Amino acid sequence: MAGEPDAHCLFCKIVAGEVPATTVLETETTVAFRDINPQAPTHVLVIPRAHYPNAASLATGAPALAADVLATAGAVAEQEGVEDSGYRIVLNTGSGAGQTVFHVHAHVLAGRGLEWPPG
Ligand code: IU
Repeated sequence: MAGEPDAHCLFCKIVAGEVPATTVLETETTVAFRDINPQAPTHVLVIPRAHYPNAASLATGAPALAADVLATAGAVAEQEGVEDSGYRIVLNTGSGAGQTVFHVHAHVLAGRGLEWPPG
């Protein structure tokens, strides 16, 4: 059920400390950790502790938590020193758009030229 831990979800296991991750920031409601396959010098994933499969289900089911994810993304950018140079927040939604982990996560990407439109 949305909001409840999913025993098969990798990111729920990271939240529970059962799978290691390089955490850069934690709040009461969110966790931010480095992507294991970085696509930019700064590549951090921000997740809510609660399990929602994608951005829309999070925004619908727990709007304040969706705001927490974005606020943590901003705090990560500040901590990484990329706020002024600019950064990108990406929420891949659906396998056709490249989503591979179905626990919503905001990619925070920075530190290189970021093309537009994205590939
Ligand atoms: P996507 O938007 O669902 O494709 O992003 C999933 C990301 O999770 C992807 O960039 C992976 O490199 C990353 N990741 C990770 O950081 N740690 C893991 O154990 C696994 C995936 I599996």
